[in-house]
Amino acid sequence: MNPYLRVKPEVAAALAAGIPVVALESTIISHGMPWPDNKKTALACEDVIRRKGAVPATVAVIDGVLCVGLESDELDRIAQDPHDVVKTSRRDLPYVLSQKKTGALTVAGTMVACAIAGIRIFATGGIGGVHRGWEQSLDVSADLDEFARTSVCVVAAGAKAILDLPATLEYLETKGVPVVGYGVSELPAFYTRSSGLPVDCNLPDADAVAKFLRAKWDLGLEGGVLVANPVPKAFEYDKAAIDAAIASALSDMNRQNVKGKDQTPFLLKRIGELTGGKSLETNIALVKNNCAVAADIAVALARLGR
Ligand code: PSU
Ligand code: MN
Repeated sequence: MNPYLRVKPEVAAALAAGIPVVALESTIISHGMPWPDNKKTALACEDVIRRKGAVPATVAVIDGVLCVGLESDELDRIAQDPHDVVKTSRRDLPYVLSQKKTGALTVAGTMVACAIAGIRIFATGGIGGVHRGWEQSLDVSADLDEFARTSVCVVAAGAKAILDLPATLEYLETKGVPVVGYGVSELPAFYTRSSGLPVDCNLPDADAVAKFLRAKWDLGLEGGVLVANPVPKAFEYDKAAIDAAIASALSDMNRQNVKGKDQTPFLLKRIGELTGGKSLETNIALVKNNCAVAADIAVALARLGR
């Protein structure tokens, strides 16, 4: 038994019985969206996954315990008071656990938790990546190196458009991380469906992705896979409008000297303000859509006997 880990009984039972499980991260709840939309979205995501026949497991650290699957009051703690919640990536875990803090897990942190708990599929909004201006700052999200080492499939609407997307793809290629388009040949850019950048391959459905994962992991090729799933057409943001909001949010960030792990939360919040909340609608729609696809993949993988 791992003393730092608590798997919710429903999730533990599913894992033991080979019932598909989909993990959900919690930084998107605490630092990615405002209250109360964040809680509503978190619950809606769990619901989407259940309706597809899989069991959701939202992952966070509560008072120093890595919790795989949250109770409703625990979700409230993450959603309601982000100031008391540490944005927790791989490097932050020892601090948060040993000091009995409450932490929301990033993509990297959630992948670590998935590996410990035995979960293969995880849904989020967009992954972290190489930040614009990386030539000076060396700011590369720890999410990317986590993909290089941890065998989890992450369904996301690409990487956030606030990043340097070509550099992010180059980095993933160097690390041997496959980027699979879910029915698309271009990397989605989070708020919009395309970026002009090709993905490594285009797979048509969950079944094909499940077979892809099985081939990778059966071969002993450790590491993650990014399944890039574009926002549904009806919710896609106008490209010129979102680019303008991103440019203005980035210049605010630089003027206010926001650095390191605070950058992504700052940018998402600022873009939300600049678009009068419309970017949040897009964000919510793409996350739910990723949950549906992740659940389909988890079901297909379970059918393959894995
Ligand atoms: N996707 C969203 N909203 C978010 C994130 C992803 O729709 O807030 C979070 C994820 O937790 C991701 C993190 O790991 O942003 C990236 O942060 P950084 O760039 O500091 O590594
Ligand atoms: Mn960073």
